This record gives sequence, C-alpha cells and structure tokens, in this order.
Amino acid sequence: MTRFGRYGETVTDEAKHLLDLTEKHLDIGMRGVPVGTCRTSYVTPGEGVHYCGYPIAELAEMEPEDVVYLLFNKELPTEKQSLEFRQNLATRAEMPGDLTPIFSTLPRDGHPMDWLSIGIHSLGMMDCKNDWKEDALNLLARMPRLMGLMFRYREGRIDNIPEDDTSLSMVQRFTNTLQLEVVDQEKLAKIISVYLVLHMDHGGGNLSTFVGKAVASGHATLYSSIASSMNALSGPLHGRANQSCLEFVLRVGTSEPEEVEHFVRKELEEGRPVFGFGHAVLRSEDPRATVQFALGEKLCPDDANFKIIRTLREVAPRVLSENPKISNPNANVDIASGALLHHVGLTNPSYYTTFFGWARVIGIGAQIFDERVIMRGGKGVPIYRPKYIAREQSLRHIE
Ligand code: CMX
Repeated sequence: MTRFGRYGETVTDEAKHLLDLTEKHLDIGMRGVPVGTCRTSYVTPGEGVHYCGYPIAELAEMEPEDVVYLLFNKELPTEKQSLEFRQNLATRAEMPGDLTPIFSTLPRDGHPMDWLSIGIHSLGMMDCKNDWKEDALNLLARMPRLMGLMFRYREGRIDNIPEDDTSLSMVQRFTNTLQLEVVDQEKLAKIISVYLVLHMDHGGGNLSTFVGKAVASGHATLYSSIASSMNALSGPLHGRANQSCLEFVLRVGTSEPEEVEHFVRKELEEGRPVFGFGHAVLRSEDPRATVQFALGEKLCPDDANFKIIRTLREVAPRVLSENPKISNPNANVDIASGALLHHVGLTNPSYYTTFFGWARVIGIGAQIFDERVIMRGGKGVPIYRPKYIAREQSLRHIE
C-alpha cells in the first residue's frame, strides 16, 4: 500500500470517507471530498504547506528557480543541477512573438488578472508544443517578461523597454523589464523572490489548481488550462483576497492598538471580514505569514503599513477568538504580502493577484504535468466527470 506524508497516512486512509458519502457532502463545492492524489505539495493544519515533503518555512529563502526544480523533479537540485536548470530556462525565455498589438488594445482599466489570462493565451497561440512539460517550462520561463510587459503597457510606459537579458534570474528579468525608479532594487528583488516561493503551490484541491487540471483533462493546451486557472484565481474569494487585504490595511490607517481593536470590532459588527485572518485548513498562524513578518522586521520595520499589520497580528486573533464559530483566528498568508510589496514601490493593490498568478503558474504547471503524464502508470487521469444527482425539478416531466 502506498504510504505518503510525514505522518505515514495511506492513500486509502485519506480516501476512506468516500465510502461514507451522504447528502451533506453534496452542493458544498466538493469541500474536503477526496478526488485524486497530488505529488507536489500538501497542507497540514499545523505546519501549512509542504512542497515535496519540505515545510514551506525551510524553502522560503531559497532561489525560486531551485524551488521550481523541486516541484517538477520532486527533489532539490544539486549545485550542478541548479546551474543546468537555470541555463535550460534561459534557452526557453525568449518571447515567441510580439505582445505589443495585443497589449496596446486592451482596456487599461480592465483588471490585471484579465490581462494576465489574455497574455498567457496569447503566448500559447504563438508557440505551443503540445507537450505538457515543455509547454509548462516554456511558459514559466516567459512569465517574468510577460509580467513586466503587462505592467508597462498598462501604465503607458512603452518607450525604451530594455531588452530581456535571459541570463538573469526570473526575478531580475521581471525587475529589469519593469524598471521601477523609486525603489531599492535589492529589497524589491528579495520581497518578490520570497513571495514567489511562498505562493507556488498549495495542494491539489484549491480552486485555480483544480480548474487548471480539470481543463487539461479534456486535453485543452497547457496554456488554455493555465489561463483558466488564472481566471479562477481572479475571484475575490480566492486569489483576489490579497488585493482586498492591502485595501483593508490601508483602511485601518493606524497602528495604535486601541484604535485598531475598535476598527476590527466595528468591521465584525457591520458583517465585514477581517482580512488576513482565518483559514479553511490551517489551525495556527500560516507559516507563510510568519516568514513574511520576519522579512518585514528585517527590511521595513518602520513602514507605516507594516506597523499596522504588526498591531493587527496582536489584536485581531484575540478579538476573533471571541467568536467560537471561527476555527482559526490567526494570520493567513495575505496579511503581510501586500504591505511588503507596497513598501518597495508596488503600491497598486490591483496588481497583487498577478504575482500570486505568476507563482501559481509554476505549481499548477507541475501538477498538470503529473496528472497528464505520470499518474495511472503514465496513462494520465481521465477527463473530469464528477456526478451530479438529479433534483426533482430536473425530473419534472418524468411520470
Ligand atoms: N473575519 C470575519 N469572519 C470570519 C473570519 C474573519 N477573518 N474568519 C472566519 N470567519 C467566519 C466565517 O465567515 C464563517 O462565518 P459563517 O459561519 O457565518 O459563514 C465562520 O467564521 C467560520 O469560518 P471558518 O470555518 O473558521 O473558516 P472558513 O473556512 O469558512 O473561511 C476564510 C476561511 C479564509 C474564507 C475566512 O477565514 C475569511 O473570510 N477570512 C478573511 C478573508 C481572508 O483573509 N482571505 C484570505 C484567505 C487566504 C488563504 O486562504 O490562504
């Protein structure tokens, strides 16, 4: 019997309550219902996400390229493998065509996630190998340039865009294309690097990953599948929560504990969520939040927004704990990422989900590759077809 996970559960242990399916499992968005297996990552209530067995806190400061290698190869690279992998990515990085005619006609006030989805679709129309791994690696190698170009076209900064130096790291290629003037480039690179590693993967069943794998199961292209994932990620209940979180922090506007507590209580009284707190699976502070708080203490302890989230971290869990319905009153990943990005000059929260999307292209790409090429002895998972049970309305004309 296959054993997996640090706690040595068996696949059968995990799946056994499939046998106990009852009506209470229906019309709940499949929450918690096992439907497959995942080779890249899993989430535990105590330690959060693990990539290929490594708790995320152990990986956070690594180079993103090495973590990409881990997700695709299920082991960390040696120094030699790391170097060869970077060289390999560099050979894939050149854009397969010109995005100018596409990006110059998109509405600038359209949401950046819609731009990202269109950008990924466009890359797929320009060059698709119809090979799951090749396409996943090509796409992730082209993402830094795509992201940088997208920001520049949206902002109308289309003159003198630097050439893409493919020998640079993924993060440097993005910052090199973006050319933000006012910031400390080293800090910017560090914050994006940690952000990317923390957000690459989060188990198999989150909405965007599930959607990407479902679309791929019908043998749509890798690019169409991942563009669909990005559309799923753009929803305010999913990836766009990180945008809402910084908007929330900006609304708090003070780091004075009593005033913050007053603000939090008022939000709850008026039926609004306290953003950046709570989680569907975790039952302690998300280690991805802990890592970002530590990074903020190092890089920007006196930043006004960082001071707000530091106070929120002290105050909100205590207030939220007063409601016994709330399973986890602690900070989640979104509490800190916005404040850090804002500090280094990425001040428009509507962009934040695109960073999340950039990171997830990697984990979702690796999961699609596993499902299409590795699972079921190489046959791949069949086309998704869950069962919906007929309700009385759909049976109306049957006597
Ligand atoms: N503020 C206000 N109410 C909250 C809350 C919060 N931070 N966290 C939980 N609750 C409420 C839920 O809305 C739910 O209320 P109802 O029973 O009226 O529906 C109740 O407490 C129980 O919720 P739960 O079982 O503890 O958590 P859920 O799995 O239902 O929800 C989440 C998880 C993240 C949607 C929720 O905690 C929330 O809305 N948080 C604020 C928004 C946020 O920060 N989102 C980013 C999530 C990041 C991530 O997923 O990694």
